[in-house]
Amino acid sequence: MGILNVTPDSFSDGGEFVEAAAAAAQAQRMVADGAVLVDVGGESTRPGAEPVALDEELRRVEPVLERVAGELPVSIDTSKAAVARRALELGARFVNDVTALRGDSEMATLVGEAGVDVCLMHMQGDPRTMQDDPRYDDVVSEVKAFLEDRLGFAIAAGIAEERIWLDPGIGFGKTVGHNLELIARLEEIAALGRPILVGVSRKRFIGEFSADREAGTVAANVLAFERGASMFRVHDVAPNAGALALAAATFR
Ligand code: HH2
Repeated sequence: MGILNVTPDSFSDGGEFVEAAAAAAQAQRMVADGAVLVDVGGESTRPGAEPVALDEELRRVEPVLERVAGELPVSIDTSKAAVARRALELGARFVNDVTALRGDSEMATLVGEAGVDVCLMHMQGDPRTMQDDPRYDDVVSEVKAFLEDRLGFAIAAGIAEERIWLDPGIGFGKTVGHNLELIARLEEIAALGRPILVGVSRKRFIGEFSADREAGTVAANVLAFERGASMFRVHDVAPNAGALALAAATFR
């Protein structure tokens, strides 16, 4: 999954793809490099980020979706049902909701009726304050219990189980140690029986080990693959696609 942030303030690529033509070119490049989805987002969820109003989020993503969603496989990274609805009208086929359907009471019905895939992600708190002092007794079992609960909610709301992806939410209300523990024990979350998406790309915990965050991203994705992840949300598609193809070819 290639990341396309149409925001002025995303932590890594903020401001780079605000112009619709540049964003569309980047989407084309990511698909050519091996992305199976281009994840378009108009609201940064980096630590400390303030929420974005509906009008502003639509203003950011619509011109890009108009150019790419009919032609390329697109997911919409939003927690607002109105943004997701517009994206689906324009051809998006996947809803990436970092609130796991808790942010907007209309989201679950929309996704169920549209019959598209959805990713449910774990987050402790909200982006504004989530990194202030995240705490868990056992991060893996708490994230797993949350995802199991949200999976049940989604199915009860009418979303087909086979449409649902789960994501431990790396960096969302988690210390470096929590992120490492989640990657180390990802099999426990994969045991829920749904495919796992991970988003480690260039995140701060990678910088603790590798000044080159791209190299660390590739390593973390390969480790997550070995422990059961099957979708990898990344800024730089080519190195990750290559490393994961090699990892898959040696997987026993
Ligand atoms: N991480 C970010 C945004 N959306 N979605 C899923 N499913 N999983 C993630 O880990 C995830 C996500 C944050 O990264 P990014 O989009 O690069 O930055 P920002 O939120 O600042 O736009």
